[in-house]
Amino acid sequence: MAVAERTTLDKLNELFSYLRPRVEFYGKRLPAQPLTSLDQLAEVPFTVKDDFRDNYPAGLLAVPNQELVRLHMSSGTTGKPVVTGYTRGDLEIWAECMERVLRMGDVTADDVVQNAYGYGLFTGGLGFHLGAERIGCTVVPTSSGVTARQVMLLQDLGATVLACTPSYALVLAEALAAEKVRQPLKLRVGFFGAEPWTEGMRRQIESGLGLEAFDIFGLTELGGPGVAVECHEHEGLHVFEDHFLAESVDPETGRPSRPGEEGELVLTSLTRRASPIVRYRTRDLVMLIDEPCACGSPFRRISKLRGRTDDMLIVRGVNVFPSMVEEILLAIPGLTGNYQLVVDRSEKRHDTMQVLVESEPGANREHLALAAQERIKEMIGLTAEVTVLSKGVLPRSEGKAKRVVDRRETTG
Ligand code: DLL
Repeated sequence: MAVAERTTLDKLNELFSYLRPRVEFYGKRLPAQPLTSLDQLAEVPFTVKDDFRDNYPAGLLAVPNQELVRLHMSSGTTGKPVVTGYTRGDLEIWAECMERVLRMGDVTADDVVQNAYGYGLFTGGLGFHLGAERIGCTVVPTSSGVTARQVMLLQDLGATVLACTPSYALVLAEALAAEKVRQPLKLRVGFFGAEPWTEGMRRQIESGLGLEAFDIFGLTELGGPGVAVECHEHEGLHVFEDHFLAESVDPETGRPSRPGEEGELVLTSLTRRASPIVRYRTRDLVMLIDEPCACGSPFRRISKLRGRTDDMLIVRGVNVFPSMVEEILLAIPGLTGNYQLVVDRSEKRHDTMQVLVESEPGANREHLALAAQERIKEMIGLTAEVTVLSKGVLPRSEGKAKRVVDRRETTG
C-alpha cells in the first residue's frame, strides 16, 4: 500500500504553517491557505540552490541557536556553501532513516561497518555513523582517504559492511587486488552514493570486493544521505516518503513530468524542523516509479540517477552524460571504471571530446580504444578520441570523482 495522500497533505500543511512565521523567505512565498489537494503543490514556488546562497549562512534556519545542535555544509565548486541545520529531533529522524538504509542490506548489531565517507562538514560520514550506531553495529570511522590503512583495517578488523563513494570503492578494490599477501575479506554489503554510478560500475565493485552493492541517495539541502535507497531487488531507490515528498518536473518548463518520463527531481522535507525545505530543485535527473516493488515496501521508487542537469555536456550539439560513457566503457572487457572526459575547443572553435580510460594489465590497448570509439559513435552519435592508458595513470578520488575536465570554460 502506498503512503496515503491524506497523511502527506496534512504533513505539508503543517509544515507550511510552521514555516510561514519562522522563515521570512517562506513567509513571503507559501500559500496563505492550506492546500486541499496534493495537485496544488505544483503551484507553490520552487526553492533553488541560489536561495541558499542568497540567505547564507542562517537565513533559511527555522529555529534559534538554542535548538540547533548540528550544522553540515556542502562546499560546491563555486560560491558560498549550502548550510543545513538539525535540531535534536532532526538528528533522531536522520538516524532512523540511516538505520532503515542499512537494514535494506540486513545489517544488524552483529555487523562491523567500515565507514569511509568523509567525516566533517560533509554529511556522508556522520550520517552513516548515526545510523550504524543506532543499530548497534561496531563502527570503524576511518573517514575517507589513507587507502593503505583502509585496506589493512578491512582485513584485520573484518568489516562486513562498507560505506563510501562508488569511485572510492573501486580504489579500495584495486588496492586490495595489489596486496601481495591478502587475508580473505568478510565484506557482505556496501552502500555507495554521493555521485552517479552505473550498472557496469556496480559489477566491478561487487566482483572486486565480494559484496552486494546498494545505491544510496541524499543531498545536504535535505539533510544528507538517507533520502532514498535500493532494496535487494536493485530496481530503483525507495524514497522515504514519510519524511520526503518527491516530484519530478520538466527541467525546461518546471511543470510536472508525464508518467514514465524522466525529469528533474524536486524534494520537500516533510518532518525536519531546523532547515525544512519546500520544493527543492535538485537538478538530479530521475524517473518516478509508481509500480509496486517486489520487496513489498510501501515507498515509491526513483530510478537510479543518471546524472545532473548541470553534468550534461553539449559537445557539437550532442548531449552527453558522463554516465552514458561509463556504461559503454564498462561493457568492454579489459577496460576499467577509471576514466575521465576531456572536452576542449580547437582553434577552429570545433568542440572535441577525449576519453581517457585505464585498462587491465596485458590488454591490447589499441584494440580496446577502437572498440570504445566505435561504441560511443554508435550509442551517443559522437566521434570521440579514446586513449587507453595503463592502470594507475589517472587521478584517484577519495570522495566524489571528478570525471569531466571542460577546458572550454577557460578557453572561451
Ligand atoms: O552527497 C550526500 C550523500 C552522502 C549521499 C553519502 C549518499 C551517500 P551532497 O554533497 O550535497 O550530499 O551532494 C548531493 O550528489 O544532488 C546528487 O547530484 C549527487 N548524489 C548523491 N547521491 C547520489 C546517488 C551527498 N546515489 C548530490 N547517485 C545530489 C547519483 C548522487 N548521484
